[in-house]
Amino acid sequence: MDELFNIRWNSKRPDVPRSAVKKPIKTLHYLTIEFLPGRTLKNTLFNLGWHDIFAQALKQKGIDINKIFDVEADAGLGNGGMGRLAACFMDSLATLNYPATAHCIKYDYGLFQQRIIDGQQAEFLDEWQNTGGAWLTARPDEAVTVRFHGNVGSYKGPDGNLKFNYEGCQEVEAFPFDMMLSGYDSHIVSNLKLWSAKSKSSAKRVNYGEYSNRVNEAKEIEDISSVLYPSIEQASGRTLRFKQQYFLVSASMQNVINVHLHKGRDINDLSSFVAIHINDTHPTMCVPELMRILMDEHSFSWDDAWNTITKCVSYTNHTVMAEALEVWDADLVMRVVPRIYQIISEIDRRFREYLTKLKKEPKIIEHMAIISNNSVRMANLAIHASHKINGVSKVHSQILKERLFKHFAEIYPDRFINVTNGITHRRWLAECNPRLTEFITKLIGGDLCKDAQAMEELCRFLDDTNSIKKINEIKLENKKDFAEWLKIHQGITINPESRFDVLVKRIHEYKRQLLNVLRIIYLYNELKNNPKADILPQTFIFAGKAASNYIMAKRIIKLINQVAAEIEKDKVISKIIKVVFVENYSVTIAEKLMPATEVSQQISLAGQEASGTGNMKAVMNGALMMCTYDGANAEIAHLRCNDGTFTFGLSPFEVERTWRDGYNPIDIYNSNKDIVGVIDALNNGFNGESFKDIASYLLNTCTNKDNYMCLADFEEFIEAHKKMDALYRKPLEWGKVVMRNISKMGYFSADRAILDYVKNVWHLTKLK
Ligand code: 26Y
Repeated sequence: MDELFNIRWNSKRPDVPRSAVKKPIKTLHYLTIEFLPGRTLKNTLFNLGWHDIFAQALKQKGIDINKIFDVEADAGLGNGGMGRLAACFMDSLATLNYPATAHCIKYDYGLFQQRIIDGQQAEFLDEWQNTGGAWLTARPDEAVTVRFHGNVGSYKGPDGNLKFNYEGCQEVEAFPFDMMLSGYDSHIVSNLKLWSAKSKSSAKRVNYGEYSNRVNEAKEIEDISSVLYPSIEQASGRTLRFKQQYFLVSASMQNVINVHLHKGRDINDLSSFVAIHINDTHPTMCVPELMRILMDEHSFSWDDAWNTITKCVSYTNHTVMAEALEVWDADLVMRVVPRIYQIISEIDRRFREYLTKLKKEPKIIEHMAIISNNSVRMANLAIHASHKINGVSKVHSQILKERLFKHFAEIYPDRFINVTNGITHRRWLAECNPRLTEFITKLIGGDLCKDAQAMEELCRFLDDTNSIKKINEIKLENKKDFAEWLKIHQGITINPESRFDVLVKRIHEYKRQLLNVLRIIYLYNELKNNPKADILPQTFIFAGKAASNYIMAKRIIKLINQVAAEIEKDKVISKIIKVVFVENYSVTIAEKLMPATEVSQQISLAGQEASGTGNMKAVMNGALMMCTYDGANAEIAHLRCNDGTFTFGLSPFEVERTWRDGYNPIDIYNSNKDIVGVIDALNNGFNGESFKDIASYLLNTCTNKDNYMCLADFEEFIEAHKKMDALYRKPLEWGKVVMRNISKMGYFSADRAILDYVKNVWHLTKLK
């Protein structure tokens, strides 16, 4: 049955007798707590080559196909980059004919729907399944039981070895739904297996009092797959989030083993057939869970189980933020999954023994240990168990190897590699920007969807003025489309003739939306002082969600909206600059915005953004980037020979040195009158609201002053913009740089990233 999902549904299944298959078919299982596929209908029609035929047929009936697409809700099963990357990877895997299943959770509610009310973010329930659920196929045949709590007992088995049994557990049914993810003109589809938690129905008769207890218990169980990242502020939330993670890995690992055995394969050959990928630390417990299954259910010895697992498992780190390196209270782990805790303790014991043999200092051993100080460290466990560990851009991978996981890289030097992220250029160029795609295809021929590197051919047209003019015309048309969409959806009018300057991503201090607002305030001050100041007409577009409990991020949203309102009040200035906050940023909105972006702000504090993928989407769609030396920005800049790149600010190394030397934003404030003007404006407020809190966040001599060094990079940011503006004033030169950048973007296709993973990490079998 499972094989069905790796065979394209409209192709004839090759009837190959099992005995004739010589090499094991190695399949990927990608474990991820987030998955952001966006909409599916358009993508599937596109991949089948049916989009235009359907559009035409509907048009004849007077129906706009886009109206039909608009009915479908995005499956918002993720926060941002990491979840979207997983979806891009599944697309490329299917396209390149590599068998893969992604395992995630079928959250009842997606990440909240965001509305802006009185300038503030408000969160609403995202009932994505109402329409987005149409693609789900229930798989009752694959349901498994996940056990929590209870006691672990041990006894001597018939073979004389110690066996374990679990008693008094809470039993949860893990019920999977499959969603097929098509590839472009390929023989197979990827499968997304979404697990939902159900209470196991019991036929036992209960009296009334017991019945309501049962209902409460059932609700508690179903909560496991209710929302993404349940709040961990309270102990009950921490238990829930932890249970969710174990639920995902236990269900998926049981599934992997069941499918393997069902196909008549030998359990000892698991690592020849299965690659298991840990997408960030959240699914790390797949390691002890697989140990449990192999030892307790298949009588593996410890060493055999460990050797098998370490051949299967690999891990990608997606963030260096301290709060994202997950650590769980040992007591919690012990209470919720007692057998798993025993196994983690034994992994830790053996690892400490190994480190002692290597003569590591006790301090270093403690630092690398998996359990220390009554906490279980998921990243340490993932690294110790994985045969490959990667960062998602060169800078990030270097930071992992040389800083964050330095001690691990010393003992496991061959395990640490880099795989720079990529995006599926089919969704992010061909589908979302048909004008540009048609133009490129006309120039270079061939099928861009199959071969992103072919974009390089565009270089041949860099001196062709007509082509460059066309590139600029296409951008204007796309801007008009976006302006029209924004008018319809948010009632906001923007001028397509102004430059679209875009910062769209999760709202987070490290991504420095605040720095961008400071620049806008600076421009506003300049125009207040001199309404005739030579400032380019610009529309500053922001979009992104703030975590609902992230106070500073929500303040930044408020600031953006109040600055927008203040500017609107000024009849003269509002003709030159305008700020808009697009509500409810999602994959679908990104598809509308990327083709219209001219300036893409990628301005994280260097060393903080692991890669970024919005940078790739924007440049591929003909934007120029204003960026710091961070994540994949550095590689995008490098590929286009640093020409036409607007890089500014401290490097990751300089950021570290500045912290070490003692960073004092007040010195910067005292030496820069533009910053004084901006801080004064924050104190005076916008649209009747003071932002003294943000002013003092930037300047206060308390420990949290300007944590992400907005002031340190402010001056260079302004200067870099002046250079960028000068280029923009020469449309043909701007267009030429845009075109050259696009020509270099083939490298950032997810197809290339997947080929890197296949070659260096997963070693999957290409299906014919
Ligand atoms: C706090 C913890 C539960 C947690 C929650 C979410 C930890 C991490 C995450 C998500 C991280 C994430 O999305 N990282 C992004 O991954 C992208 C794909 O690799 C990168 O491009 C991007 O720079 C990075 O921020």
